[in-house]
Amino acid sequence: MKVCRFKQGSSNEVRVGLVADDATVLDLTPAGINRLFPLLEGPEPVRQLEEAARGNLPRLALAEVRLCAPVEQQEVWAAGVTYQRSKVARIAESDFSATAYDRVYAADRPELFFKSMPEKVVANAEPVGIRRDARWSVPEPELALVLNSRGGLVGCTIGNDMSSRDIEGENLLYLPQAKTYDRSCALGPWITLGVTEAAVRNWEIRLEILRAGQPAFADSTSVAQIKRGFGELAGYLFRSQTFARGAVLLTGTGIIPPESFTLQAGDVVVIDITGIGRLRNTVAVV
Ligand code: DO4
Ligand code: MG
Repeated sequence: MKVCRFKQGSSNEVRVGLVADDATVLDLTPAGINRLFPLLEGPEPVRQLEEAARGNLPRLALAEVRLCAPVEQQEVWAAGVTYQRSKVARIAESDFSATAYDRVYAADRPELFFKSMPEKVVANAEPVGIRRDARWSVPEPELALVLNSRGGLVGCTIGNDMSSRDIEGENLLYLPQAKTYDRSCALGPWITLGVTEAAVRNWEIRLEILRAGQPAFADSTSVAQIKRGFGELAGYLFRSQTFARGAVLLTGTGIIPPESFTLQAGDVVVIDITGIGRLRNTVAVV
């Protein structure tokens, strides 16, 4: 089941909807569902939505609503170096930081870093940013886990962990600047609820970058390639830290464009994940 946040017409009111067939949104307002939080915290979100959908809900064309990022008040965190491919790329980009990546890939404790405040997250169809002081910018297409306040997996969405690889590669201590800046995190288009890790591990992640409408880079990977379990990642995130509003956790990238590639303003980043859908954003310099 896919649940989204959206705005309609010229209204600024954010509503919650059920994405019926990737073309229709059922407005959940008449069923009393106007925030994601109580739904995600509840014991059976899928059952609650199934019951709501049996009512007579207003049907809207997906093409006619404006999707908002599927995050309300949750902090967004990210895991790093969870794929072999990511480890190899980071070692290649850095000089004295190289062994850190090797070690964290093998260590019990994963790399986890703060990525974004919820209000700074970019939605589908909104611009993602590349820093004006970076020379080497890439998207990182990642499965994002939607976790409730108990650290339980409620659903999944698509994440883009936009990154400045030259800044990160220069010195590991610059990681927060390489990772967190205006428009550096996109989430969407919605959340797929009621998933199990076993099923999600069969999903494919696909990235395509378009430049002037033409394919400039494309690659894919599988969620199965993530080295760590979802419970392991969530468990470390929730160790000695409370997330009363839940959290979103990006699970790392397994797709790395070649070293010669850097994003430019106007490029379009298209990320597809099986079982969720497509997140599409144009690149802007920030
Ligand atoms: O340590 C650098 C960042 C790693 C990352 O974001 C990833 O592997 O996805
Ligand atoms: Mg990443």
